[in-house]
Amino acid sequence: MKTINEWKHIFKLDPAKEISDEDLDLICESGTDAIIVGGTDDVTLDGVLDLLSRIRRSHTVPCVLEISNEEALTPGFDYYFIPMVLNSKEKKFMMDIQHKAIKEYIDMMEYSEIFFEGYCILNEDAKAFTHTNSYLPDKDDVKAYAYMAEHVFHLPIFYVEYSGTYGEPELVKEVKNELDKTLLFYGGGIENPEQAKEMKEYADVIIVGNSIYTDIKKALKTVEAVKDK
Ligand code: 1GP
Repeated sequence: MKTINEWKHIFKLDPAKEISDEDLDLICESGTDAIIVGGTDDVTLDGVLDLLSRIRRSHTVPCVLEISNEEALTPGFDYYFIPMVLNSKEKKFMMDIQHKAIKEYIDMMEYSEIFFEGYCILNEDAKAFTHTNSYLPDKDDVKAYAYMAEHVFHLPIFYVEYSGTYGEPELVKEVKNELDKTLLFYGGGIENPEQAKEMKEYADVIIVGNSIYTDIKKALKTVEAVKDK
């Protein structure tokens, strides 16, 4: 199995959205490096377990649970990603939720499976932006967050999140220049191979979410597009 440092492409499935068995099979067998199960609204334990069991039934692709609420937490995933929203105006979304979860689950936690992500949410219209009471940082702010993710918090992942809209490649490029050890994840609005290639030029890993549900044929082509990048 590839380590996270070798990943290039991830599909993110939202447990609150419907996906047919046929489409799920195509996503799992696409050659993507991993599937993240995660979303902002209406993430329930039932929804998470349903996706996990359907993926596990016939596929070996690594499965990640990106934890958005404690109620939907379950064992059985290969990895757990825990977002810390760096540009939230509330400490709660940066530290307190995570602190509470660690206090409660510390005995069950296998640290090699858990990755904290320094999130920077850059689309004001994204549900996650409103939900986490974030502010819109400028380019220098984002670069400073990237610096902090790597040099202050030593986080394994810095996630540039444009969820729902395609972001600025130039900003992603400049952020990449700030990072050496911390991996750069980019997600938001990738709908076709050209966009996937453009963002993969700078990001270590690209994440494709919504287009799975709007145009799966094009979404599937994003995997091949970044293979040799
Ligand atoms: C969402 O970054 C991911 O958390 C992917 O974004 O849904 O816009 O592809 P999209």
